[in-house]
Amino acid sequence: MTSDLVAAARAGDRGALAKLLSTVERGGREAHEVGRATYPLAGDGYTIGLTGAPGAGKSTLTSAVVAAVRARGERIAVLAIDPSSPYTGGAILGDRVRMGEHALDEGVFIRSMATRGHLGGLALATPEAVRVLDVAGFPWVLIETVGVGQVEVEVAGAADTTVVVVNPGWGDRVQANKAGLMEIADVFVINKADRPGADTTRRDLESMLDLTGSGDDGWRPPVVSAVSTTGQGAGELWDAVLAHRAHLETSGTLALRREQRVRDELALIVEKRLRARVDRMLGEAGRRQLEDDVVAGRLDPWSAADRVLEEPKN
Ligand SMILES: Nc1nc2c(ncn2[C@@H]2O[C@H](COP(=O)(O)OP(=O)(O)OP(=O)(O)O)[C@@H](O)[C@H]2O)c(=O)[nH]1
Ligand SMILES: [Mg+2]
Repeated sequence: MTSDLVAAARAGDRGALAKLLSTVERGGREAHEVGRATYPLAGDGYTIGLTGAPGAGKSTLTSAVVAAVRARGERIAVLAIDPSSPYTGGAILGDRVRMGEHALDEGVFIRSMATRGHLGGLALATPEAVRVLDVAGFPWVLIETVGVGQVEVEVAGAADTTVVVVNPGWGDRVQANKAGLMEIADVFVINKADRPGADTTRRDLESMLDLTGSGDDGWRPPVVSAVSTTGQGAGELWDAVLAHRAHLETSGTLALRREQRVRDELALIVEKRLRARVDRMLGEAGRRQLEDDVVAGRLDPWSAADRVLEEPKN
């Protein structure tokens, strides 16, 4: 029973928590049950998205941040989302090594989620998973994703604070991605600051920020330097996240962002269900027939859509 699992997860049963997350990840009817059970129980869990190019040091940084948060006595969960990986339901091998130091800590929960190439799947499963973790007593949830365009943006959409990780020597890349990065970054981290070029990258970022100024909400993203392999900079990063949270709370932006997120989530759920209903109504053959008619020019797409949405006559 879903409610039994939720009660167990709330009582600290990590197996039950893992089961709930697997259900959410699979989607479908059972996932909806989990959503129904957790939504009324969810509290004020805060989500941090951490994104950046492959190999930027996101997992190493995440592990260092987790250590910093634990040193302050707070519980934190990590969702590592891999948009391309077929792996699911556990830790990606490399991450098990990089975050392994926290494996025995009851105040930490680390979990990978695969999206099976389905971007919309991520958009639906992520907020559900965050709610499950919140209900299970993790007030902080950090979501790590490899930054690849759309996924990056989806993660930023799901997070309260988005951290963008870059590396020294990324002047050109920073320039190339300027618009996208500025749009989503609440905090920048120059990780691998032990490597040459960190100062130049900082200058590039700061001058970019000078040009764009603060966003609509009056927040200028701070730039933090880190050497994740030693833990250097992790505490400073966490302070920047706390400062951003305080800013969002006092400006009222946090409430607005969350409200918009719930509205978007509802719209997405309705959209997905409608699409499923249409598929059921038409059947595979029916859909192909309609598509073929449009492709062959026997039917225009608007009339085809009308036909799809026709109320069944019975
Ligand atoms: N020199 C140096 N190396 C680092 C630092 N942080 C991470 N690395 C190394 O960079 C490599 C990639 O680190 P990960 O933490 O796996 O990077 P990631 O961004 O999570 O990688 P993906 O999840 O595969 O995209 C590893 O070999 C780390 O040891 C750092 O601050 N300095
Ligand atoms: Mg990683």
